[in-house]
Amino acid sequence: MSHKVIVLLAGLAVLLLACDSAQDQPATAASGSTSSPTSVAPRTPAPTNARVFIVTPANGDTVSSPVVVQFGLEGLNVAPAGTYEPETGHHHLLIDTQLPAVDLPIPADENHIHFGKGQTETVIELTPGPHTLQLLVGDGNHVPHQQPIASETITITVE
Ligand SMILES: [Cu+2]
Repeated sequence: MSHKVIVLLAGLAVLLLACDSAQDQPATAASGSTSSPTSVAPRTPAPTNARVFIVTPANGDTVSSPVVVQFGLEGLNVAPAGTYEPETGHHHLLIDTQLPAVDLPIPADENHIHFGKGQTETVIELTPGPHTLQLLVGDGNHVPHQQPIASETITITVE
């Protein structure tokens, strides 16, 4: 058998297989999918009047470490992580970092502290020098609401 014949037969087999599998496909599969990418987490709607803020320290304060940070929240109820009631969320303290992606769960590391038990204040150790603090509320899955509820970023100096 020559190489040409083998290639032809192989091509014919592929065509036949393709026809078979095409017939097995549901009719809707050919029209294409319009679902969103799986990397984006579902978002919880935020009440329009929801507001989060750092009660203390104040922007520009000079403080000594450890630093007491108190969280303020209006228009939303604090609830532990894993709570999926509407208009609830828990605090995340962002230390020396920018807002993370708001359509994904908030990272958990030394720059992104979760308060998944529903805490409304904390005490943090900071090195001497300037530091930024910001609060970001996450839903039961640690994903920011739509729209994200984030405080202003404050800068403090640790002596
Ligand atoms: Cu969280």
